[in-house]
Amino acid sequence: MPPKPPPNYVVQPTPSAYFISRGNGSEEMNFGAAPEYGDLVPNDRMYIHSRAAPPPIDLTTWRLHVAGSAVAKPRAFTYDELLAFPAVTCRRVLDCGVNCRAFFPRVSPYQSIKWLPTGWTQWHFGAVGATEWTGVRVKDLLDAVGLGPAANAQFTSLDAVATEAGDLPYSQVIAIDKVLADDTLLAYRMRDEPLPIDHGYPLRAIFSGWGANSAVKWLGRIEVSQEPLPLTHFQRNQVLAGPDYAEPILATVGPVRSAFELAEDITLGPGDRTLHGRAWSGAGAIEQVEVRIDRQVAQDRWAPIWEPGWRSAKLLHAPEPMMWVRFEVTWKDAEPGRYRLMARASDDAGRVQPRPEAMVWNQHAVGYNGHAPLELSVLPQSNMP
Ligand SMILES: Nc1nc2c(c(=O)[nH]1)N[C@H]1C(S)=C(S)[C@@H](COP(=O)(O)O)O[C@H]1N2
Ligand SMILES: [Mo]
Repeated sequence: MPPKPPPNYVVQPTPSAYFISRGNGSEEMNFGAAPEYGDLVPNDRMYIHSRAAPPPIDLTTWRLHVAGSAVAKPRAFTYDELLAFPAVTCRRVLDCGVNCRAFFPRVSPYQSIKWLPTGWTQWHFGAVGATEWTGVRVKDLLDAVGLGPAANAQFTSLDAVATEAGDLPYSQVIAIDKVLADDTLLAYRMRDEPLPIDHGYPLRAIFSGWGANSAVKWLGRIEVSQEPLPLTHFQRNQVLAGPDYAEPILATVGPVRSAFELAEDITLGPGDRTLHGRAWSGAGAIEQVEVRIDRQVAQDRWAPIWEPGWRSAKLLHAPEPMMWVRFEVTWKDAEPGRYRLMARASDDAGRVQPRPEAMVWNQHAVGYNGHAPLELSVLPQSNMP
């Protein structure tokens, strides 16, 4: 008998107006729908990345176990006990560390490593969203269990991910400084509703500004250790590694990224156009966004429509740290042709999106932050569908 196909890892409906599927459990946001959203994405439209089906949860028996060599009084918390801690609310962008992977240069600049593995999720722009979390500070919880000197902590899910090494719960080891940060939360509400099942019900970790791969869903256990625990199976694909890295470094703080509020490969009519987009950073607030539009002049040749190339976009509201900001740019008198749009954002930590060729290559294609092209066509009015 052929092996049973795996179940669908996503429970909620994911209509194509709002989601683009990149494989089982990988539903990216369709940026074509973004103009409908305010600062925050509606809960049922938030992108989803799940490596296994959500585990069955019964709140009456569910517990969060907190233990480890750095914990004097290990304890299992009920859901109601967590609600009794001071509630903290924050607005944050949730951006997968490997968002934009599809734009990462396919061919490495090194002879020894020719190609990127192709089996991994080929995210375009949409493994990202912004929302409001409510939860309990990890620090407050650890105070209640007698935290001693600690190196790091492992956050472990109740799911079971099929791996070469057998079924493993999704898990992340995080340095203690980040674990104890004021905006490191165990979230139980999203936009003031209980966490949706696909987003980690009843509890998930939120490490503000860090790649969303750290944000363990369906949390069941935290182990805090005096001696550093090694990176988990899942984190070994989430490190920056390659000839330019003396040793692998865990990718943590989210890069500067940006995207237009357009579906890919759309067709526009000619004339004046107002384009919108969003830019975000895991290190701080966005400071500036520039846009360029190149017109295709030959098979492999593109020429900027504006001199010298980049033009400043208007930010539509005051940028907040670790949140996205909307930007706007006017395209006067768009003429029929094939075009490529790119945005280049910078943040108040002094980081700017580089040219793709200037990116430091890494073998897991983690942390793409270069300009990424969005192609579209402008048709003569008479040819518009
Ligand atoms: N248990 C569990 N937690 C997880 C994952 C997972 O596969 N299993 N995926 C991680 C990754 S890679 C991302 S990008 C985010 C996605 O969060 P979301 O599905 O709520 O958007 O969850 C993280 N937490
Ligand atoms: Mo992800």
